[in-house]
Amino acid sequence: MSEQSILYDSADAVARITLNRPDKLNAFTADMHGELRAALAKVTAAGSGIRCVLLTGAGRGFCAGQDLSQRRGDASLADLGQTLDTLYNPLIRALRALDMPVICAVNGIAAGAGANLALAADIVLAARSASFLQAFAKIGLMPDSGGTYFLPRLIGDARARALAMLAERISAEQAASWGLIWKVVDDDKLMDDATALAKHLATQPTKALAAIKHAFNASQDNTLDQQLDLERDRQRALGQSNDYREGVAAFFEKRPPNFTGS
Ligand code: T3D
Repeated sequence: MSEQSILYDSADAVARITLNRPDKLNAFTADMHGELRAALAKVTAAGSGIRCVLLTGAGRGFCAGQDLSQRRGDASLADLGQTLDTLYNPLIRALRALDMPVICAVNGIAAGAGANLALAADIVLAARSASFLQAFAKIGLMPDSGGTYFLPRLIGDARARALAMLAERISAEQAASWGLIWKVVDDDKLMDDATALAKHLATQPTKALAAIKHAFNASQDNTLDQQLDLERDRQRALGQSNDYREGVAAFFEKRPPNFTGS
């Protein structure tokens, strides 16, 4: 492999993962999926010490989805169901299952599976110049990588259907005002703000943040009764954590807590 299509670096318990095919707006190839899987394996490796993931893209785009140059010619030769089964679906599942927050810093256009990859994160910040595009219908496909799950839950059925059917690009500002993402920041502040946020989260009670993440993931489908039971079970486990003991001690000692993620 000539150049790495995924960059990985870590500091202060934050793993930064950068999609790195800037000339192609970081469109996904099969190799790139493999490198991203390897990066996520580093995050979860025993003793990695990582407590937050920051996902972003190199260059002027975040991610343009599947690399279509790998789909030219006789389209019937490619089994897209298999690609989803083996590459995109495991990626979305892995991000949602990580026991720590995933921050996505959308630095430019997020299109196709690239848009839905961003939506799989826990907190999405976007540069003011960034945009989101459910590009699929333009090439005769439907949203995948969780798009039909995330979109209606985040912005409602009416907007979700229109975005998917019209394949209209929306600005970061529009995405934030609809509740598709958390917030928009000035382009030159994106990485500083996203890094500061990730570093902050990496100092917080990681087990509690993981419980929050998984509870919100589950609440998309659960009844209130199921959610109350889940909260009971998760809270019971958190009550045994060092960070809970530390949080209560710090409260009474009137000092900032020193959470270790244990
Ligand atoms: O296939 C399966 O396995 C099923 C899974 C599917 C998942 C999917 O994601 S399907 C959707 C695939 N993505 C798209 O349809 C988006 C295609 N790209 C675009 O529509 C536009 O590029 C953008 C709206 C994203 C950005 O437009 P613009 O004008 O800012 O940039 P550009 O000039 O179109 O692109 C810059 C370069 O990136 C250009 O290369 P070149 O001509 O300079 O050599 C362009 O071809 C390349 N590029 C952009 N997107 C892709 C791509 N190359 C390959 N695949 C892409 N998806």
